[in-house]
Amino acid sequence: MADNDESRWGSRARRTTASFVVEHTAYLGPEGEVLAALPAFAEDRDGLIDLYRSMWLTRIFDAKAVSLQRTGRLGTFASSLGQEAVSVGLGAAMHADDVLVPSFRDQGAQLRRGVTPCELLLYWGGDERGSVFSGPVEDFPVCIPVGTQAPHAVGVALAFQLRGQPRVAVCVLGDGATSRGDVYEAMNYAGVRGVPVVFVVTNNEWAISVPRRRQTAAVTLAQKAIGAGIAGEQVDGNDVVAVRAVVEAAADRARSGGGPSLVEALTYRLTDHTTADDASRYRDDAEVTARWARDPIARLRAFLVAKGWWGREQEDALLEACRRVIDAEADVYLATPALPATAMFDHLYATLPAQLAPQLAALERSEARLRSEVTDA
Ligand SMILES: Cc1ncc(C[n+]2csc(CCOP(=O)(O)OP(=O)(O)O)c2C)c(N)n1
Ligand SMILES: [Mg+2]
Repeated sequence: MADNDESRWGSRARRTTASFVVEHTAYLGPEGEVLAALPAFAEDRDGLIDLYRSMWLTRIFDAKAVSLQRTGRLGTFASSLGQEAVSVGLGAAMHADDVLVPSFRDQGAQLRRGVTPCELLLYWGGDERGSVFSGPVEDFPVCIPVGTQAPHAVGVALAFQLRGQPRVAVCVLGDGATSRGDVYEAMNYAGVRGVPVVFVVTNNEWAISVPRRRQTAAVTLAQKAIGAGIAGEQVDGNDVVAVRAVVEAAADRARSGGGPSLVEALTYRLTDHTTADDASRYRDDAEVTARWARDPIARLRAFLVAKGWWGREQEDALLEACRRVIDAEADVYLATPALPATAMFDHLYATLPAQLAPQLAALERSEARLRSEVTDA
């Protein structure tokens, strides 16, 4: 090798100054087979069924939201089909007083933490009240701009650190978001201050139509943490047991002063990017079909069935119960009278900045004009 060519280099004194590894954790294989001794929580039947229910609730919520959008009763929506184990697993790993700083495909974690399906529908329906959570009041709202929530999460974690509170900010990002400057800056500052934040990167292999391989030349996304001096590891994102265990360990570490980390969860987006997308234009159906073999719900079900903890009857009853919950919540959403468009000004600032006052006035005038046209008609 040219690198060892003595005529070029002479004899150098060389040593390795640092080396890094990226570990990957999994407990359940694609058929639900056990790959390693399970963490204590996974020996508990009811606890696992609870995770299973959360994944189904999320999937049924997603299906409902897509059908509401398709029938003109919801705005653009981002389904998490296939990614339920990441979202539910990280939600289950968090303490109630931790703060979730989500992206726009993390409804599994939000529902798990007590955001109601109705609130989520209100949000995606364009109603500001959807971000006023009745449950986890300090959790952040859905974040549409890619990666801008990462510095916010570090700010939250810094506040916990300054107040001496044993709490953790959990920031969820996509694979695409890891290419954004905001995310590097956030990770870098988190490392410098050692704040209690866990970045969970949901690597679903696509950023709209951009595949993972065109997003970065890095072998893993987890290794991006290493440049910031923080821990980075991978987890099988279709294994809810592994996601919960790994995020829980990272959060516990952060909570006890062990600093931030990044968890890259390997999964796959089984559906369109959003209801405004048609993924068949940029990826093969064969690829998607193959990835259904790693469906996180089927995986946990296979494990539960093999344990003798689950059967057809329980499955039917669970699905029926989840559908009832989601249908009832959707009914409440549909029956909620819309706010005037001017409501958007009410939810952003405690005191409206002077430069926005003319915009509010203009909107009020146009709303009044619309109302009078409707009355005249
Ligand atoms: C700053 C910014 N740029 C572009 C967009 C448009 N956009 C929405 S989602 C998305 C891709 C995000 O990919 P990824 O981070 O992998 O998350 P995923 O959608 O796969 O969950 C883009 C480019 C945006 N919302 N914000
Ligand atoms: Mg992605």
